[in-house]
Amino acid sequence: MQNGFIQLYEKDDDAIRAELSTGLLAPQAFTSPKYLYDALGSKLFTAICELPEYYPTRIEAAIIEAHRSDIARVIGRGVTMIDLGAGNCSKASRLFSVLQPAQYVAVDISVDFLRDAIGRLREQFPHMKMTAIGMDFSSTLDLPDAVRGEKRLFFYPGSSIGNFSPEDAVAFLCRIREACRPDGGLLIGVDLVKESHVLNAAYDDSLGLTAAFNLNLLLHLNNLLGANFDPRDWKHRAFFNEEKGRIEMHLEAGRNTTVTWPQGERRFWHGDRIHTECSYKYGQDDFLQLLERAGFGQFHVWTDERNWFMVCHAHAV
Ligand code: AVI
Repeated sequence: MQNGFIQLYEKDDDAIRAELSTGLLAPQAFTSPKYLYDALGSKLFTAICELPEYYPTRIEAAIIEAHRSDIARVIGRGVTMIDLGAGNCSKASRLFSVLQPAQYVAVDISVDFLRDAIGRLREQFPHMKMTAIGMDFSSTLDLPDAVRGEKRLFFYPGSSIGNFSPEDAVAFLCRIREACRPDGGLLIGVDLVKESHVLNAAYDDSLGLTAAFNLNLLLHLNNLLGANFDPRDWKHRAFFNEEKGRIEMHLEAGRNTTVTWPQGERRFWHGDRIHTECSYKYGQDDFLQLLERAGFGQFHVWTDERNWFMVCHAHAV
């Protein structure tokens, strides 16, 4: 540990290549959505959040802004605020003045992403104890001793929970519940089911930023795997699958093409797809049931007037 920066995650290139190869060679080819976020992919995602069609970021911020005092009343002051996927820490820092956390813990896959943000926050909030942890929190939530055990508030905004399948979401929420202890809780943002045309536009925008975000995955795969994908051979496909309650993102081959990499080779026929992301959309009660299954209760829910998005606080019970 150096100045409150703790790196617990070490990249295992062989494991990454094996995982990607398995997915690309599966009968229905797939990749994990985490591979959408190389340096360019992360910048494209930041730009997506500014798009008129991509409503979740804007609506979540408006809900939190409108209900800050009530959220603070429910949560209380002096929590240990653990920000999962903290990024530039901006969402959490908007709550600092009302929550006055005793410690702020920013968690992301790499502490390098967090360095600048934490540096800026320390200038703004010189008396707050801050810790940055580099870990892959989707697989483990074993937090180091530097994180206070009292009144833990996990903060998981942005509806990132939607990128897990419902079963995996429950398993992840169980891990949060376990790391919470009885006096802790979770503040989470969840995107809600709505009309298909709104959802489809949010994931297939008119400027083509989401298409670029999806296609950039192929450049990332070329880097990670040494593959020879040509993004010009592929098309972005995104649509709401009503039966499964999720947006699906795919890359579809625009012509017959053979892709090779050191561990494998695959012939994709015109129209074949690689499934790159799911983004589940929940009914309010359905999501509260998932939280209940994970051991949370005493819910407080805040939404916008159209019920497009919810911010929910849940106590560990
Ligand atoms: C990060 N995650 C919550 C985004 C979502 O809406 O599922 C990722 C995204 N994919 C396409 N646009 C945004």
